[in-house]
Amino acid sequence: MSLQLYFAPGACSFVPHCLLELSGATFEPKMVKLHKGEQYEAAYQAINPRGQVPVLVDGDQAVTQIVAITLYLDEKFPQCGFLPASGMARAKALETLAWMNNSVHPTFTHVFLPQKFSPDAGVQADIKANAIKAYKALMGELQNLVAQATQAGHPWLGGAHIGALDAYALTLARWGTIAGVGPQDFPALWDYVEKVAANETIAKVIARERLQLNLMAGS
Ligand SMILES: N[C@@H](CCC(=O)N[C@@H](CS)C(=O)NCC(=O)O)C(=O)O
Repeated sequence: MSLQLYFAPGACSFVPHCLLELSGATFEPKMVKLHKGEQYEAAYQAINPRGQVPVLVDGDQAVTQIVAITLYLDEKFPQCGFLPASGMARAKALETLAWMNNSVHPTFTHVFLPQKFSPDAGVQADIKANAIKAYKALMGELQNLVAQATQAGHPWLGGAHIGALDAYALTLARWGTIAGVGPQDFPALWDYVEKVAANETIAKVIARERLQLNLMAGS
């Protein structure tokens, strides 16, 4: 069965991109140029009518949504431990994954694309300013989660194995730097982000997507 991932560099599709690379399976990364509007073209709309990345294709079937894709890949590659296997540890990891996806991620959309929420430039400026404040608070929560994992003796957010939460945390922290929220505000979070980025498999994905980790740092 052939695996394909539709992704955009630096987007949330980084999460399944990392999981596929960590799995060691052969897969075909298929780049979607969001900045060129490829997600609105008929060819892509036929793959995902919602016009978003990521899309995971396995054989003749496709699935969207990071939470669903993560659960699918976790089941397909149980040896990788992308999420804790069972019980409260699994529930808590899913709690964090859902929070990243349904709270942190949409808050950033208000920073990055305020025009989605109002046609009025003044209102957009307010939306953006408020969302940056909210995002900063959310990065504080993320830093606390990292501290809790460390206190519990876990090397990674989900426990013993690097996985979905680590790739998502890196993505969300990286996005923060677009809004000026970065290592100067959350040094412990950024020490952990650097640790995730230094993982040799994650580093391979960062290189494929040509990502700069801290977008405030200049190139
Ligand atoms: N809830 C969705 C969010 C997907 C999403 O927001 N994708 C963004 C990139 S991070 C996207 O494709 N945006 C393109 C657009 O909205 O035009 C998921 O979990 O996959």
